[in-house]
Amino acid sequence: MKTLRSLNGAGLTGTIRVPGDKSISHRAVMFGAIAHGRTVVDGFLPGEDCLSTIDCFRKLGVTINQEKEHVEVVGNGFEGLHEPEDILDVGNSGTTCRLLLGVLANTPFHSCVIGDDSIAKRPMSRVTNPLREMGTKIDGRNDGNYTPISIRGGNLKAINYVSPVGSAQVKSAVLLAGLQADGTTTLTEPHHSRDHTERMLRAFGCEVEVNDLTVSLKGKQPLVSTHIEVPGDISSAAFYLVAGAIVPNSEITIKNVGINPTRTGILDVLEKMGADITITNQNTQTSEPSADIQIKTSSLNGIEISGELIPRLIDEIPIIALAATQADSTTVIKDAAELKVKETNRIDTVVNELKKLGAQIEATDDGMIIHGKTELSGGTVDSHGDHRIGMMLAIASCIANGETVLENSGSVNVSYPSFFEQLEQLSQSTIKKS
Ligand code: SPQ
Repeated sequence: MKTLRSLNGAGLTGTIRVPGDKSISHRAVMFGAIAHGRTVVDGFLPGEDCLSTIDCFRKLGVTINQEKEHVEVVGNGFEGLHEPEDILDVGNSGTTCRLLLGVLANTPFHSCVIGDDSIAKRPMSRVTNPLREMGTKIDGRNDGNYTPISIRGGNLKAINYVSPVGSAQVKSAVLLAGLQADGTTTLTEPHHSRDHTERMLRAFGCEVEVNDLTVSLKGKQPLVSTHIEVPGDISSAAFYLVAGAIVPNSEITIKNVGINPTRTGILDVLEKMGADITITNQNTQTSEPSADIQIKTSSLNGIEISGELIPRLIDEIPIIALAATQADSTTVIKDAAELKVKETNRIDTVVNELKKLGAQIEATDDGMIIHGKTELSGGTVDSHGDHRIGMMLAIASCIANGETVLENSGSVNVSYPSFFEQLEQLSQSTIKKS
């Protein structure tokens, strides 16, 4: 629990670097583990989710040395993975769980995958169904939809899979399985999801073909170890981008943020809402582009957020909802039903927790409607163990009158262990540990 105080107009100012991108950090370790040779990762996110990935691959027999943001992975291909003596625990991480199942789809041994209470409620049949179709023996509660999941790989055949959900985790799991199958595996998604897997497969020397919404890859291609530089996570930067826009007298610069176009919906939304945002030092030479982003206090207007934009900002919707409470008109978020199957049901948690601070916000079937501009007042709120809800509420406390008590504040460690330190650095506010 943390007690957070209103900044009372003092502002957030300064320059920060946010931790490495979570999606890229997971993949760098996993791909390093199934490649041949020593992969070096710099800028790795040492958050709980990515540490769960390291832990699972160590249990599968891979040597991984991690020193803060520097990681070295010694891979021996898929053949280098061994039957784990223990259960593989993915903690709170959906990415670890779903991508790991893809890796294990052809391994000729038994593994059991579990996670925390939140993982136990998140749907896994979106991955177990295509893996079964490819030939993997896989089961779990509710016919393979929920953890614990038991998997024995083998005899994979390539498939042409049309995914009912646009999900980078489904796409990545099928591609990781496809890498181990004879023939060409193709996956078509209903809309573009983040493409870190495709980019990283190429960085590891694989050929991947992308044709609009269809990705295909030939099986049995070897991965060659490489050096991965992980840029800052735009999903973490989003908290300080919105804070910079809504906290009076603020000016924040965030260095080296990943600006992969499949992730930059937050920048489009902030611009459309009227935020004073500047992007400089763009580096597009690497497989994952990055830039510095500066934001200043701005007057925001409400907008509609829907359709193709949603997958490009799905994880940023909690903090966008907070921004919308400070906009001059109504914001409508639609087509975002996927929020219901994240670490929490993020439609309900965002709406219920922001209401406690006085926001005028209502849940809909596939999103929310937020009426601005509302003055927020401190109160007792709860992250419900969801890192993105915890950080959104901490930013809300900066503008809410009085004191805000945040229950389960430790959830931020999942993706942003230095979050409260950086908040303190940018503010002169006192954050009392209780
Ligand atoms: O890993 P996890 O728990 O699923 O994390 C979240 C998050 O908010 O950090 C989602 F709850 O991010 C997902 C994201 O929503 C990470 C991810 C990835 O790295 O591939 C893809 C997205 O999920 P999906 O289901 O659309 O593929």
